[in-house]
Amino acid sequence: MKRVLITGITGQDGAYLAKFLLDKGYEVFGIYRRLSTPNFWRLQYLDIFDRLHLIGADLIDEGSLIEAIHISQPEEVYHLAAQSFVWSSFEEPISTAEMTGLGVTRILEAIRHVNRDIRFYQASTSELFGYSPEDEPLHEGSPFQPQSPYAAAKLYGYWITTIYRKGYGMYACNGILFNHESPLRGLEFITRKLSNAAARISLGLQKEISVGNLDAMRDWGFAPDYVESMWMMLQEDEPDDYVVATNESHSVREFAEKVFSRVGLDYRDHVKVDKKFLRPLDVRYLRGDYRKAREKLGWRPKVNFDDLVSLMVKADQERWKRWMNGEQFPWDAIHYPHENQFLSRSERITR
Ligand code: NAP
Ligand code: G4F
Repeated sequence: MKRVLITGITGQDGAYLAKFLLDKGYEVFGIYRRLSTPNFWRLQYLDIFDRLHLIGADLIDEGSLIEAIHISQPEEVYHLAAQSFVWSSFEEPISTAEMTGLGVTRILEAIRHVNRDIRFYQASTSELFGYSPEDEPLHEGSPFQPQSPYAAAKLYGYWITTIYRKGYGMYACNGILFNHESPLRGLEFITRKLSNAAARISLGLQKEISVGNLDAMRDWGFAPDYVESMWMMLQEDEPDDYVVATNESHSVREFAEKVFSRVGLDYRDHVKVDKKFLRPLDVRYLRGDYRKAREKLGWRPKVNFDDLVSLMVKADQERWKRWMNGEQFPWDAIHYPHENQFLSRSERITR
C-alpha cells in the first residue's frame, strides 16, 4: 500500500484529495494544527474521517514537519496547507508570507533531510499571473505579475519548488491551478458565499448579501476534478509544472445571476455592493490554457460552469433544509477522533 502525506488535509482540496487517494488504495496521513475548535467537518462530510492518520504539525514549526515525514514515511507529499484567502493576505501580509511562502521551504527542507526520493506537489496558483490578456489564455510560459501579498508568497513557493527540483534533483512539481470550487469551499470565497446566501434567502433565512467587485472574472472549475490532476502530476517519469483550468472565464456578476436564478430569484434584489469587500488591488480577469495537462497527463475538466453553479446551490439548500428539520451540520458537532488516530512523537510507526 502506497503511503502519502497531505498538508492542509482539513481544507477543501485536502479533503477531496484524501478521498481520492483512499479510493485508489493509498494509506493517507495528514497534518492538522491544533485549534481551539476542531476543524474536521470536511473529512466528516466526505465520510473519510475514520480512515485517516492525523499528525499534529504547523507550517511555522520545522521540527513538527520533519517529524511528520518521519512518522508517515510517505512516497508522495502533497503540500496544500497555506493561508489561502487573498483578501486576508492584505490584512495579514507577514503571517501569509510565513505560511504560504516560507512554509514551502520548510516542508521541502524536511523532505530533503529525511528522504529526497519523496515526490512533492506544490499548490501553486493562477494568482501568480495576476493579469490575463483577454485574447490569450494563460499557460506555463506566461509572465508572473502577482497582485497581492498572497500571490507574492505563492510566487516564492513556486520558485523554491523549482529550485529544489533543479538544485537537488528532487521530484517536485508546481500545479498552477486556477480557481476551483465545491460544496466544501470556505464560506468566505465568493462562489460559496453566493451559493450559501442564495440557498438561505430562498428558504427565508436571510434577505440580502453584501459583496465586493462584481466585475472580476475567474476561470472556475470543480475541486474534485482538480485534485485528480495533482495525483497525475506525481505519476509521470519526470517532474514538471502544469496549468490546470477550464479555459472559460465568467464574472462574479454572472455567478450571482445564475446561482440566484437556480432558486427562482433575481440577484439584483438581494446582492448589494459594500466597499469593505473590495481589495487594495484585485485581479480583474483570469483564463487558463490547460493544453499541456491535457496532452501530457490526459487531464481535462469534467464539470462545467453551469453544473458547478447548480451543484453548489443544491448542496447548500439541502444543508439548510436539513438544519430547518432539526439536523446538525457536521461542523456543529465537535468531533474528537478516537485516540489511536492521532499520531504523536511517542507513537511512531515503525515499518
Ligand atoms: P483551504 O480550504 O483554505 O485550506 C487550507 C489548508 O491549510 C487548511 O487545511 C488549513 O488548516 C491549512 N493551514 C493553514 N495554515 C496552516 C499552518 N500554519 N499549519 C498547518 N496547516 C495550515 O484551501 P484550499 O482551497 O483547499 O487550497 C489548497 C491549496 O491550494 C492552498 O495552498 C491554496 O493556496 C492553493 N490553491 C487553491 C486554489 C483554489 O481555487 N481553491 C487555487 C490555486 C491554489 P486549518 O483547517 O486548520 O485552517
Ligand atoms: O473567491 P475569491 O476570494 O478567490 P480568489 O481571490 O480568486 O482566490 C482563490 O483562487 C486563487 C486561484 O486563482 C487561489 F490561489 C486562492 O487561494 C483562492 O482559492 O475571489 C474571487 C473574485 C475576486 O476578484 C474578488 O475581488 O471575487 C471577487 N469578489 C467580489 N466580491 C469577492 C467578493 N471575493 C470574496 N471572497 N468576497 C466577496 O464578497
